[in-house]
Amino acid sequence: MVLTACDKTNVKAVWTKVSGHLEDYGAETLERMFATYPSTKTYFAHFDLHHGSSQVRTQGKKVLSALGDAVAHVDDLPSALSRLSDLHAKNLRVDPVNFKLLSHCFLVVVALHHPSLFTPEVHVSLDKFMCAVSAVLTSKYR
Ligand code: HNI
Repeated sequence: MVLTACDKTNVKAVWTKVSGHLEDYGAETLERMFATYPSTKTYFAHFDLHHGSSQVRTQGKKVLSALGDAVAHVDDLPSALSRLSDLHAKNLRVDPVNFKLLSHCFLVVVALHHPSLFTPEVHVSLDKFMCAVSAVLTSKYR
């Protein structure tokens, strides 16, 4: 997935809006994923998944912080995400289809909170970015 210079500019613009809300947006992303795609809950059987759960809020913040790191290192995602790539492939063994589900829910959250920012062009750029991140996080499965 090749991001153009324009895609990178768009993703960085999104991040200036998202970075102040990592925990809220992260938790909302996860909550929507669990509600819409209940099979994703199997990976979090050890979590309290109720609305407002502090575990979900903490996890949401971790996920969005990692995405923020990826935005900052968008030209070298494999090394920026190397540790997380090992973790998801070797320890957590999250089926790759789930990355599409989480990515979709994150796009929904951005669109809802920042409707005027979410032009079709920004939508495409953010989708490409999430595909690029997901590709790296699922690259070590074999
Ligand atoms: Ni994911 C842990 C980032 C997708 C299931 N995940 C993390 C951590 C980060 C993270 C950061 C914390 C690591 C640590 O403790 O050092 N995850 C990301 C990112 C994406 C992603 C950036 C996609 C863009 N993870 C997914 C998906 C699932 C998933 C799609 C399953 C549906 N992740 C997990 C689980 C953990 C996890 C499970 C461990 C949680 C715990 O604390 O037990």
